[in-house]
Amino acid sequence: MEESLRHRAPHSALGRAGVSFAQLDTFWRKWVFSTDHKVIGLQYLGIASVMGVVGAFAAYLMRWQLAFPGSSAPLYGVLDPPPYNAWLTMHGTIMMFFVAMPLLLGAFGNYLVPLMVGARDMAFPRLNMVSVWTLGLASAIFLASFFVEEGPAAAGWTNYTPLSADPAFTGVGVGFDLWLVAVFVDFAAVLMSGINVLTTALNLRASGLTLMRLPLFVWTQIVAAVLFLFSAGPLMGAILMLLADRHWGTGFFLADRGGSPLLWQHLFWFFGHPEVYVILLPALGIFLEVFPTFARRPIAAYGTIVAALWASAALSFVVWAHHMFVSGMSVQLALPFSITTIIISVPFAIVLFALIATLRGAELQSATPFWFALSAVATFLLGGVTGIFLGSPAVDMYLHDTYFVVAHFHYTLFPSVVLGGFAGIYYWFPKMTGRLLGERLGQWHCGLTFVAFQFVFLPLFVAGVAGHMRRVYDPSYYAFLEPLLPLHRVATGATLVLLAAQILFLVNVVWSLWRGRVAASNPWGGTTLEWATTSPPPHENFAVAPVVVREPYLYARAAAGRVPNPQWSS
Ligand code: HEM
Ligand SMILES: [Cu+2]
Repeated sequence: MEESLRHRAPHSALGRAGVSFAQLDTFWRKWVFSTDHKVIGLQYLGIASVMGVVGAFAAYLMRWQLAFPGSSAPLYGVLDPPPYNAWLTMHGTIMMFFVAMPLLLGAFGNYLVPLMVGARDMAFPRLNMVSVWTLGLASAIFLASFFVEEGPAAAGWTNYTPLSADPAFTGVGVGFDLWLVAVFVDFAAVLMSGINVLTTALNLRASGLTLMRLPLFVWTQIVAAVLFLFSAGPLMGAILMLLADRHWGTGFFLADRGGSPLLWQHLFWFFGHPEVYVILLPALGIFLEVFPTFARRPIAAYGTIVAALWASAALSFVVWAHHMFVSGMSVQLALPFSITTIIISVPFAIVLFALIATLRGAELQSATPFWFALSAVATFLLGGVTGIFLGSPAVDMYLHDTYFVVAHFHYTLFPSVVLGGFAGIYYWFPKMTGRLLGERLGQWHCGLTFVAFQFVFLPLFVAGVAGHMRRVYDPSYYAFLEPLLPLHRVATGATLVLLAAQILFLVNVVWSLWRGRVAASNPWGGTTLEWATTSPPPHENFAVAPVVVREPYLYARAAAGRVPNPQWSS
């Protein structure tokens, strides 16, 4: 062991002189017990990536079963009905709570907020370390539920009562308790992280960086943190109440004990709708950074965008019952929720129009981060528009719980988490690693992912309009669904292409870390503070504390085209 380590040491990160205890100790401190926000951001990225593989595998299993019911799925075998429900539940939960939030808030938020505001670290570095560890604990508890008797949770990621309240209904015992505990712990982690983001963005800004000069990505992180702070409580409370119903004889959600099963839906969606914006807003933040950099133009309507972010946040607390139009609620109550839902599309339309307006008269630079951001915006548009249909109770009565809804929310979540996530990774990878990702592989990765995605979910809008209900194990049980089988086959074929395309990304990362072009401080011509320091930035980020002298996203005309007029004074 000693021998082989010594042999490899000169080529490894551990230095030339072999491995001493002191160096191992350094490794441990640097990568495990680190309070550096950049390392913590990368730790979040690691957790999100591992969980993303599990979530994608679940998607593959479901898609296989839907296209070829009852046949043996490669790498798994035949998927039986109870495990189908479990994989469905795990897919949704993992994607929302263990991929989307850790990636968009944990990884990008932690890595970028201190850099973008010109701080040396987060306001509370130790709390930051505790938060990523808490997320690690939550992930471990969550994954452990795959290995307990009766398997993991299986009542859908929404876990409606009474289905979830009584183990007899789903056949799942401990697995669901682990779900409840893991999600509770996960939320605790995100709350700690949010406190850090808020305090850092408000109190540690560089000299001259007024609030209205903040990069829009930082604004989206602030709004998302506030949203989560206000919305997490109801679901955390509901989780404790459900645990009590299952184990300690209470009846909050059980009609036969005097409780209300509908109460769970209210608490879940009072949290759940703001939650989708907690994911969506930071993704918009990424587009809002990427667009001006590659358009070489200031973002259109900065102040209006900031107002729109807050407006959407406020409105997100008064739309939750649009998930419950078919729950037996009165028509008089459905109407105001329908109206708020339609109103809430306005701030998002404003942000999208501002993004499109930014491209007017642009000097477009073709680069992978931009292509990912552009395809995300285009995809998200269709997700947003179909949401307006669902906001009408009359339409929703028919489409509720069909594949139309599944297509709608994937058209909003996929561009936010996957396309938006990749836009961010390609854009900030040079800052994080000091190397640029390859452009040719990157553009193929983007093109294939974008096009394949459309073939996965466009057909499912059609299936939904044709009456195909969601969360079914085997569509071939129903004669009226038989003509829709080709749609499932197209969706599954495209899923295989989509997943295979991710190999291009893996190859690109490995190759670029090893051989990629070395990145300068500001390889894309950005204007915000993260580009003022070296790539990767040193511990404590800036050799000299930066001074901010102007708004972000300004470009000056020069003979060879527009050049960045960065925020900092140099
Ligand atoms: C390759 C990409 C993806 C594919 C092929 C896929 C596929 C699926 C399938 C087949 C379902 C079950 C639909 C049903 O029967 O109701 C589903 C549900 C779901 N997916 Fe995805 N998905 C993908 C990506 C994502 C992403 C990126 C997210 C979120 C960030 C996500 C979140 C969800 C949620 C929340 C559910 C609902 C689960 C439930 O009904 O409890 N998915 N997905
Ligand atoms: Cu909603």
